[in-house]
Parts: sequence; C-alpha cells; structure tokens
Amino acid sequence: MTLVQKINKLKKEKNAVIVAHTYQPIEIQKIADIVGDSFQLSKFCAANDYDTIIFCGVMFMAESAKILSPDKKVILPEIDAGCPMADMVDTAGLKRLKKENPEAAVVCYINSSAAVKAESDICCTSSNAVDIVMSIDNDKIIFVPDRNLGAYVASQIPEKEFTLWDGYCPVHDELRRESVEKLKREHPAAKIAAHPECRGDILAVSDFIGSTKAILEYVTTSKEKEFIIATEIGVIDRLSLIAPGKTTYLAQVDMICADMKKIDMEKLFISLNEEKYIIELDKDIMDRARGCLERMVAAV
Ligand code: CIZ
Ligand code: SF4
Repeated sequence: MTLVQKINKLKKEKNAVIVAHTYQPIEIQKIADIVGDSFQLSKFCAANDYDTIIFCGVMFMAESAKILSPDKKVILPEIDAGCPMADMVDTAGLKRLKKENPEAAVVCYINSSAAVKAESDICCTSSNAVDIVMSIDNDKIIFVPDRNLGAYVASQIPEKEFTLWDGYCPVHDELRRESVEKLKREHPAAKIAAHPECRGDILAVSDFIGSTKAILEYVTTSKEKEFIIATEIGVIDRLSLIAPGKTTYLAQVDMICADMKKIDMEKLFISLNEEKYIIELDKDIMDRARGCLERMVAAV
C-alpha cells in the first residue's frame, strides 16, 4: 500500500478528517479534505460529524479548532509547528498594556495563542479585521500582535486611536519593495496581490490587498493572467491546483514559512496512526478564548 492509501484507510477507520491551511506543502493540500484559512478551517471543524480532526497547520490554528470544537479530538501532526508572530505577544505584556489603556478594546489577530485570546475582547482574521474594528464602540483600540496588519487597519479607520503591539510575521515583514518592483519591471502586465501582514510600503504599490482567501478569489476571478503574489508560497501552490491557467510569481524567493512546512506525508501518517499530538487546553482559558472567537463570528 502507498502512503496515500495508508493515510486514507486510517482516516476512514478512525472517522477522521484532514484539514490543511493554504500555506501547507502541496502534497498535504492534495490529500486534505478541505484547504482554507485558519478561520474557515476552524468553522468547518466545529460543524461536522468527524470524531478526530487532523489539523495540518500551526499551533494557534489547531488551538482555535479545539476551542470551537472542544468535544473533538484535534491533532497537530508536528508539535513544534508554531507561529513566530503569535509567540511575539505574551499575556503579561498584554495585561500591562490593558492597564495603561483602560478604555481601549483589545483586538487580537487569530494568529495568537489561546491564552492571548482569553485576555482579548474580540478576535479578527486578515479577511475581517477592518469590519471587526469598525464594529467596536470604543474609540481606542489595542491591536495585537501584528503591527503591519494593525497599521493597515488603522489607515482604513482614521477616526480611531490605535496602540499596536510590535509583532510581525517574518515571512511577510522581510519582503522588500525592491523585490516587488524588480518583478514588476520584468513582468509589467502582472498585478500585485499582497497580504496585509506585509509592510505598508509594499501595500502602497499593490493592486490588491487581502487575506489568503481573498487573494485566491482575486486571482481566480480576475480577467488578468499574471500576478505577483506577496504572501507565503503555499498560495502559489494552491493556485497551481485551482487556477492552472494563471501565471504567478512569488514576490520574493524566501517567502516560505518554515513552520508551515514542518508537516509532511510521513508525519501525517504517524499522526493518524499514533494519534499525536493531541491538543489539550486549560478549560478556563478555552472558555474565555471561545468568547473572543464567538464575538468575532457574531460581529461580521
Ligand atoms: O488566517 C489565516 O489563515 C492566515 C494566517 C492568513 C490568511 O490570510 O489566511
Ligand atoms: Fe506565522 Fe507568518 Fe508562518 Fe503565518 S506565515 S504561520 S504568520 S510565521
């Protein structure tokens, strides 16, 4: 039996489902039952009848799935698959910031730990961040942990006052405008699609700004043929599967998330076979973090 056949057999036997983030390696995207962004995947996990969820992504995503479906077994095939940006904010620092800004509402990007979500008023994703902040009555906003997404949201809502946590995604933050401009000179017809985790000077020269889901929709529905993609390489892999007629260029060769690439077919098989690593969270943290996620769902 091939590895793919073994994985599919075990999946059936255990009534398990494989979900994968768009930044996952292409072979994982191909075997997954559903591919999407962290929020789409969490919602899917909460609303199905599978007993076990194999979450191919990083820790904060598997945690969000567990928070929204606490009665299911949620498994992350690689326990060390973290998110450097999520790890840049800690609850002690956030509590300090809340004390200093008592009238501010705390908005946390979904790329954060369950503990940080438990300390926040409302969660957001890159698809809904502007709408979420608009839905809040407070004039003052503490935004954690992504300073780039926070600055982008602040630029769209000038009437509110923002305190931004100084976190960032290394994959997006290290993209330089020169790389994008060089590609644009080489491919003048290409449209530039950027994720809001990129720096403001990249967003300023982009034709489209959006989450992975929004970028996929933009490219697949556009009449244009060529695109410079300013986000993680997995989106290019995804587009090669769902929109093979489009030509895409990765904005910079190193836009590869090492954590997202920690899961491979062998680890996926082991995770199903040995049921590891099962996500367990403190009940109190889980309940408070669920409030943060549910307020997001209710707001948009
Ligand atoms: O929310 C997600 O899945 C991430 C990390 C990015 C995006 O834009 O989809
Ligand atoms: Fe975290 Fe960036 Fe990797 Fe996404 S691409 S998981 S934000 S480090």
